[in-house]
Amino acid sequence: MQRQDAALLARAVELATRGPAADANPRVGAVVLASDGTVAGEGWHEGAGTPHAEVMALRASGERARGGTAYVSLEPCAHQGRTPPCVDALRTAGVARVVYAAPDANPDARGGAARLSDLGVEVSGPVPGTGAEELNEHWAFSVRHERPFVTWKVGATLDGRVAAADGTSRWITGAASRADVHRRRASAGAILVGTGTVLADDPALTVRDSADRPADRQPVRVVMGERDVPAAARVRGPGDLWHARTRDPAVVLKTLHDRQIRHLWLEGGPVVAAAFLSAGLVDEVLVYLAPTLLGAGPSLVASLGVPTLAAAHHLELLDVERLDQDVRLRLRPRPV
Ligand code: AOF
Ligand code: ZN
Repeated sequence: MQRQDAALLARAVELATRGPAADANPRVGAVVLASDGTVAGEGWHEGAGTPHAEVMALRASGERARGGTAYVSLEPCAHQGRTPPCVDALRTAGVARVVYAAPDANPDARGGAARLSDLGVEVSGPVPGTGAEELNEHWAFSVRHERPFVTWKVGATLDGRVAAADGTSRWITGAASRADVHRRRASAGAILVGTGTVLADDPALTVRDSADRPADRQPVRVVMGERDVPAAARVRGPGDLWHARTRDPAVVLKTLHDRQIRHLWLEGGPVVAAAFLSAGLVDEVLVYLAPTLLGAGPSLVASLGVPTLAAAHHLELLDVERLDQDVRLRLRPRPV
């Protein structure tokens, strides 16, 4: 690594965040430094089907890329996908050196670093600790595991209930928790609830406009279960709705993977949560606990078929955060 490499890689990572969070492709940024040591051009990937970050930065650089250095947040691709290989674009532009942060998890695309070396380009990377990998965690997970990363989110009372005995369940958690949920779910490619939740709560499952997620890019809404979705349900509003008439989470995840959904946000209710947990198909749990007691009403998860303490599902606590009067626990199921 040379003196200014870290700063320019950091800039590439910053540019990457301008890309869409819930896309089929990873978020990638690139900076081209001309041979005179000034920045020739910058670019980032705007989503599947559009040019890669390197190509955008090279376009912005023109002839000034010749003899220069390209800083990329991901290993440049070596494959023909929806767009041509970046290694060819870098070579044609006459780039002399490439520094990249994260390795490419995609077996079809990776190998760009070795290929560039073969072509006589000096290559440095991967460079850990830049934040580039964290940016595409869910994408990389789904490429490796061939299914979306699954976050199960639940808001409950202190005694773990998600509704009162009469079924009322709106606003158990406070405004700060709800804002946190909205911000986090904006980066998911799909949101799933069971038919029970549609019938009980009638959620719209839309995400608000945010920096990560313009209003015209709504997640795919998935309703899982065999019961009908009423014609007047809010979930039938404008946008993509898929009613998965099955109880099998693996089948649902397979279809979502085929649709290139990288992150599934599971919102409930207890029956759907139990189905995913029992199948070992939850990767992260977010529990928002409100300082409220009900003493009756459904628990946050339905039966997991656990007859005795020794058979309990164990989770690992990753972090705890206070949100006004609520507490958010982030956990990860432990493999059994
Ligand atoms: C890069 N630069 O900016 C991105 C890369 O179908 P395509 O052509 O868009 O290729 C998608 C794959 O390319 C994707 O799965 C990932 O491996 C890589 N993404 N590579 O060199 C970029 N977005
Ligand atoms: Zn590429």
